[in-house]
Amino acid sequence: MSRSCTILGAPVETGASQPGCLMGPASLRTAGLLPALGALGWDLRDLGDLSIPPQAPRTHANPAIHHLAETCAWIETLEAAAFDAAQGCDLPIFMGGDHSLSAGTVAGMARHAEAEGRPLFLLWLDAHPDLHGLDSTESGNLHGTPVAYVTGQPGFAAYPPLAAAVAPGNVCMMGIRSVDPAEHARIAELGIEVHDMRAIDETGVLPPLEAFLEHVRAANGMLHVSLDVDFLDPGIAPAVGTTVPGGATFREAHLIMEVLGESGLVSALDLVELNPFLDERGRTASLMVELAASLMGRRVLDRPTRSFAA
Ligand code: 4U7
Ligand code: MN
Ligand code: MN
Ligand code: MN
Repeated sequence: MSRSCTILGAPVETGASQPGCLMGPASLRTAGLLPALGALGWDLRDLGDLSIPPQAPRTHANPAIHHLAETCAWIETLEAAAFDAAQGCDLPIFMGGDHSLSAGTVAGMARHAEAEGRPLFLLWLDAHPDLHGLDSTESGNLHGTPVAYVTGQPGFAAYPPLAAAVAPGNVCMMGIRSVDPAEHARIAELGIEVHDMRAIDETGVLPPLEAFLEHVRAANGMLHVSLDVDFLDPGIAPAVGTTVPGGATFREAHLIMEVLGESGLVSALDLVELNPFLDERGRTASLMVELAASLMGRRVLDRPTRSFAA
């Protein structure tokens, strides 16, 4: 029986510093996400793009914060949509939109996992840890806050209440290379597993990824994968507002996706931060589609499923 996948567009751009992520879902569709996954035998259901009604502005004690009302509306809408999508299929894909959308999708998946009596794990593929609270963000761009929110950190009274949190010990980050001081302190305090680019240079992506997947498997966990375009090196993925040099290579990224797919553990995928206004002839959108296809089972040759270290 073929596995089922629900595709949902979340044209959110109010969390980012510059406009353009609004066009992310359209660009991923144009790059052929649906036919690529359909060709891999997935039973696909496309729910189209979500929207929120116009919002009255909301202020916050931190005057730097932008678009609080829109962000909260998106979180509520996406939390419910992710919960519903997860009930109805094996693997929902959320097409962004900026990374503030993951505050909603991961929260909805955490509620779903809790209802199933299983822990939710989170693999955060990003140049940034996105660990700001509403009090600590200096840019005020709320795409820098989702991991702090979904792990239940304090200072989110202005966001919708969280039904179920992700344990900080269940979060693994890879690709990190831009960390603000407040985020640095939080990583140390929470003991979040962070494999920065320096660590990846030294070990490659496979040992830390396999160790994390073994942990997920041993806990009978569900795994939410959140892929920020800026995880990738800007030389191969220019379509993002927050480029940081020295990101993951084409092969590192595909290897991660292939191993994730072979693990059979992935329960949800976010494709976020694609800003088509900054793209070069669609190459970043096409790369994101190819990476999704690698996770969803596309292979060059058949080979035995990888065994994971005990
Ligand atoms: B993204 C930043 F200061 N930390 O808070 C901030 F470096 O979803 C960047 O990972 C946030 O792209 C990046 O504005 C959010 C900055
Ligand atoms: Mn991010
Ligand atoms: Mn980022
Ligand atoms: Mn970004």
